Amino acid sequence: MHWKSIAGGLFVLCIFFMTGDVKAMDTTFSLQPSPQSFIIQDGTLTLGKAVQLVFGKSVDDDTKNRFIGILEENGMKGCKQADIEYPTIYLGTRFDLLPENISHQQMGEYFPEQGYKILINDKLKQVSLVGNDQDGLFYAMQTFSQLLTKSSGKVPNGEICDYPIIKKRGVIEGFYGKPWTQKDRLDQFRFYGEQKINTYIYAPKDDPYHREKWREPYPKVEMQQLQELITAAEKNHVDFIFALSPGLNMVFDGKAGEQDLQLLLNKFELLYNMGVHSFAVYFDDIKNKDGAKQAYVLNEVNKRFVKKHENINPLLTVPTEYYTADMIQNNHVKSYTADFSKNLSKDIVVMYTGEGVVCEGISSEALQKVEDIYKRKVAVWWNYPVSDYLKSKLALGPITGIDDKAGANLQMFIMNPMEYANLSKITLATGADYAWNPKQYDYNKAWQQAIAAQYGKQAEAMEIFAYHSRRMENSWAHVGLADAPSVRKHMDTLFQKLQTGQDCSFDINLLQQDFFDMKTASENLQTQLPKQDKEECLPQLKLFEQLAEADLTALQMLEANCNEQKFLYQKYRADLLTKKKNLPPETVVQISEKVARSFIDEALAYKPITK
Ligand code: LOG
Repeated sequence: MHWKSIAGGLFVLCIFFMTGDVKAMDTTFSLQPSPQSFIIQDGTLTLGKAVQLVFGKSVDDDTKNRFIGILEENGMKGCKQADIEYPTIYLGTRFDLLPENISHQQMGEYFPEQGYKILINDKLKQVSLVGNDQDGLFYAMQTFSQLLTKSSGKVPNGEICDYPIIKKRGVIEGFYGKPWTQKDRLDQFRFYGEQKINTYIYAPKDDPYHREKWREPYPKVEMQQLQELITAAEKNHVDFIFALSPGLNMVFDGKAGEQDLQLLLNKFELLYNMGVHSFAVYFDDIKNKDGAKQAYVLNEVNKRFVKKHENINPLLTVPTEYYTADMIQNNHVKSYTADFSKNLSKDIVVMYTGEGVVCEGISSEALQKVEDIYKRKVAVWWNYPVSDYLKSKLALGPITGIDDKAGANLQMFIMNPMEYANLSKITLATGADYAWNPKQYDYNKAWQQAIAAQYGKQAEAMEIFAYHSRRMENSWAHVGLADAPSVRKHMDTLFQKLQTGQDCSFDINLLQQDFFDMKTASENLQTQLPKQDKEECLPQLKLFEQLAEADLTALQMLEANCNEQKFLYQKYRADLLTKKKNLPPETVVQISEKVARSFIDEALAYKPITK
């Protein structure tokens, strides 16, 4: 069978009808990120307690050990001794010769960068994982790991052909607030490996040595920690990008300017010697907006440092005007952006955040406009799920709003997360899915899959909680799906029916169920969530429970009103007013502000019985 690039369900179905023995992969093994093509054939290979492992010559020890670890996590062990009783798993890259006893002929066909193939054949009792390159093989292992877990060791016959559309998929620790801990970062890197996220940018705004004290080298302990991070990132096939934000006080001119430039280069050199191959210099959120001089600094870093070392990736930057509305005014490119873009070497990568700092999305037209100004492909710095501008709320929704045409043209898609490392993973997993395969991305499915994978038995409760905490909005920021739209709809229908005097018992029941579910979810999460996850959302969880209880009272009040039970109505009303008074201020903690929270006021404002 040939490599088939399946664009959509329709094509998959066609194959099914044409050949009869091929089934479309759908919900049975909901792999995330979703592979480009997964063709399941009749038959299942049962992998028991032991498998025979055959490695291609190009497979290094780290990869072998990681794979053995994956087998062990699934209660299996790999042995090198040939034993025909056991199924064989072969791992290699395109450059290895397939060993004689492996008979997957079609392995040698076309592979894109970071791509891989997995073939499973129960008759031959063989599984082959072949990567285009080391990254591809690593991703094959991650996919196989998910498949093993989801199939409980009974893997279907078939083939997976897979590769990413966006080549650099990542996360920038670029928020204001408490930087992630060493433990957080190490845990993130393992997670990135599993999600096929291959880029991490170290740029915590409140790490003094990144911004305020950018000139100073890191103290010894911090250097050791950075070394540990660099090694861990590499093991997970994550490119560790080291960034400095010198713009608060960097001098551009004269002797002092040259001295500052040298200090920056010295610091980069230290990190280079520790194994970093990618660097960034950022100029966001500063007053010193001299485009030509900033470009000069970057060009010099490019010339004197990046170009001097053979194995360094293109330099990254973010300008001071980093979103369209700030780059263009009255249809004219503003002078800073004109100077910066004109002077900046063409091989320096520019990041931008969209039409605004935090905005609904990016269309391919908007992207094109910025690429026309900069005369190069730009990278996206996506400000979701970051919450540093609205600290009271958690961003727990999926990545949305970047159209798939823009996505397909992007070379780099980088998400800025919350200071809450664990809770950020919901969104990050959806973004990894998006960037791997923008055309097939289904944000609802991706979001549910991410929560299911991360929260296991608590997934249902987590989904209810997260459903009410997706939208991030203030006077200038607007991003994310609406909070709990189905609950909002139930509320709107109820008020509408109340207004027109229709029977609303059905709607009251629906809402009662919604509020009970919220209350139960919150109670369960408060007792069952892992410690760190719970700490990251405890204020919102508590508020969620308070809101569910207040909403239930509000509903009883409305029902009493409907039934013209004046006394009961007054009792619930008083009760509700107390509950409202006990809520923390919205500036401190916030969830579902336009749904669960506003229902209280909407119910109180509803016209009481007049008869
Ligand atoms: C900062 C970023 C911050 C984000 C959201 C960029 C390029 N820079 O307004 O560090 O986390 O907005 O508040 C930013 O987005 N400035």
